[in-house]
Amino acid sequence: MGHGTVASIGEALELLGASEDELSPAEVRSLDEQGFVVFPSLLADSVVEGLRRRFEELVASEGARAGKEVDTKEVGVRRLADLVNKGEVFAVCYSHPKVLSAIAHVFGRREFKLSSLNGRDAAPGTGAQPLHEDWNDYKQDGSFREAGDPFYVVNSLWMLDEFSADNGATRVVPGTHRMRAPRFHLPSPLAEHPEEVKVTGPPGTVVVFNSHLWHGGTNNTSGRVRRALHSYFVVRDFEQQLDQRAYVTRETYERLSPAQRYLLDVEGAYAAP
Ligand SMILES: O=C(O)CCC(=O)C(=O)O
Repeated sequence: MGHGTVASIGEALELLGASEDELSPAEVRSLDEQGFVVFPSLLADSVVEGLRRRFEELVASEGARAGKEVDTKEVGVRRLADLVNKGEVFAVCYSHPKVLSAIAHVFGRREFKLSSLNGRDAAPGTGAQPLHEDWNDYKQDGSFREAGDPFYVVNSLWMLDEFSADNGATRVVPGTHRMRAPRFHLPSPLAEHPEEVKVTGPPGTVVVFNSHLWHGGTNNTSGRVRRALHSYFVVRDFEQQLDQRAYVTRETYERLSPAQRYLLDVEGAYAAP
């Protein structure tokens, strides 16, 4: 793989089959009005099984280093990071046509790229997070993002286990993607919000959410694991959470298609052999 180059996100999306027709009118409405859309059981069981297997292999082989490339601040939560370089099995998270189509819709089909691809397991007894948006509140010029500004970030959450009311399912406050960050509105973002809903679904379900939507992990009070992958995207002229060009290995680079390289913003990271 890997001949030719791609010059725009439109071209990359077309090559990956992510046309606007991938989404139903109800799915578009959900993204626009609620700030998220749920695709139940999008992945085949065999794909979910492969993702789980690799997740556990990495947790075991990386030990205390797991997740360090990005974030290991949450005590007890199992984190993984830089998954682009840790298995072809994860390519679905930056190549799935329907998911990319939903992401592109939130960006208004403006230029964007992958920001990071991470794993998170709210292990039993852990997982509660304050309501937040996946954004540091500042634009690159140092000013705050205001309500009504364009959207800069979109996330997709890939459920490797069932998300249920008691095992740390992600909570969201529908419609808040148009507002400023929770900390400007809420005295205690960790508290339950009267309008929050928990997003539940069977394994293989994918949630695409506008990352300005107020959301957060919840406490896993069950005895079960709750593994998820986060494939996170940002407008193209902003920094990535993980600098994909700095991290991409030659082995990964060589298996990526031109469209995937464009999406990761790693084109030209290695000279042609
Ligand atoms: O895994 C989840 O439920 C959400 C995690 C999240 O929002 C975060 O880590 O920023």
